[in-house]
Amino acid sequence: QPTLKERLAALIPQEIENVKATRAEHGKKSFGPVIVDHLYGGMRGLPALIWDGSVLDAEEGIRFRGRTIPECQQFLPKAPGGSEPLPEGLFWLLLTGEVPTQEQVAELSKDWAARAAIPEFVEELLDRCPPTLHPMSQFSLALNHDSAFAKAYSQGISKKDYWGPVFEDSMDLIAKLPNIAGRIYRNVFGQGKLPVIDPAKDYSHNLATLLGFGDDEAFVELMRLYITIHSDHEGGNVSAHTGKLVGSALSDPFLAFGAALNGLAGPLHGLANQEVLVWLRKMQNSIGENASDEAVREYVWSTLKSGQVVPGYGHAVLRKTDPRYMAQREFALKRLPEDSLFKLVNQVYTIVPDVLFEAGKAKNPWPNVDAHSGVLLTHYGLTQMEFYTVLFGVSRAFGVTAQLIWDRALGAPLERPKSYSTASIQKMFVNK
Ligand code: NMX
Ligand code: MLT
Repeated sequence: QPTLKERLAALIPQEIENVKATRAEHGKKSFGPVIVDHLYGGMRGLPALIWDGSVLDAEEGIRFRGRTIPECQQFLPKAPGGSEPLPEGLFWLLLTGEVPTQEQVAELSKDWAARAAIPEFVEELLDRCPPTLHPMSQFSLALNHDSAFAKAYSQGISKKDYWGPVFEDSMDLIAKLPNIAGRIYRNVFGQGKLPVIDPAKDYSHNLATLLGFGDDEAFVELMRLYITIHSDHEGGNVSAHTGKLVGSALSDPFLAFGAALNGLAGPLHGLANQEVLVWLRKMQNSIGENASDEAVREYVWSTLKSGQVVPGYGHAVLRKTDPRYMAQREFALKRLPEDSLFKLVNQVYTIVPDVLFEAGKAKNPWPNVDAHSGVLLTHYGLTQMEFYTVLFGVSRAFGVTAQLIWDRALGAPLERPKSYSTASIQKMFVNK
């Protein structure tokens, strides 16, 4: 059976031809007008990027290479005795559009485990970080690494071969993230010495072990689901787009992903998973546990009236409940239906959309992925909410690197859109 790299090597020439043909036939066709509001409005809805790995539909949610989350849960290989998809399979799917065999996935687990060690200087760097430095800042700092791509570039590698060392860097990067994340977790939250990776275990199992939860099969399954659903969300979200943009300057995958992580660390993006837990805890402190619907509603209104957003709700593209929220909700219903925080998350779900709708500003009053992830982690004992976005970051590496590999394989050019000044817009449309 071919390895992932062999499979990619076979697919890339076909895809180069496919893109050429698509551009020859449709290259000069228009998507419609660009209007001035696109420039001022965060480019919402502006067609601007190509990424085949995943596509987001406003009503239906994400599809990874055409497959919904329930389909991925059904078709992707699982660990023996497990019921959640292995993220190794998702990475294969993102890169090739194909569902790998159980053996191919096992080979990928082994390959990542073999690449997992981090350089000593990174260990020292992390050990010297004060625990007060946010885990996400430590995470992006630790990504400094010798890059096969940067080395090959300095030695004059031909453009058509870029994807090979970018693939190797991406594999190294993904493989090393559990050790980096585990070290940060243990340093910051004083959880004892870091154990070593077991080459016989899958990626999520090893990550769980490094965090101290490897003996809890339910937590390991949660990690498999968590990484799968957080991996990618088409090309336009802040982290995926940042990775693509920085990669387009031929910055190596470690630099490009570091930049992506810095975007993920913002409260309107990945940090929202931390913000949700902070907000829920503040609510409990303010109105008590087992509060009435009326008290919760009042609290939501007080958040809005103080000019803050309700974290975990709304989305730039989605207009329905995020299927990633639903996948986590189903996991909770199956495994922790009596958890008191889960009950609060459910109660909030019945109240916030109505309030946001009544407030009349948010285009999407429904919950996104971040509204549900913290309660699951908390249930299993990972209660340090400042760490939650690091786990989102480990997962997002799968999508960002898959995109970097394909961008270099297809010869994607430097990204350089045009910016305008308000004065130039006023001049352009005078008397029109
Ligand atoms: N609570 C309060 N106000 C909101 C919310 C919310 N959850 N969502 C949107 N709005 C407001 C938004 O701030 C804006 O107000 P203003 O006109 O005063 O600037 C208005 O509604 C229109 O915004 P939208 O067009 O609906 O949303 P946009 O595409 O600009 O932003 C988010 C999308 C996700 C940034 C926004 O919904 C939000 O801030 N949500 C809370 C933070 C969050 O959960 N982020 C995580 C998203 C998922 N992820 O992982 O990245
Ligand atoms: C994501 O997963 O990247 C978020 O849902 C944000 C987005 O898609 O814009």
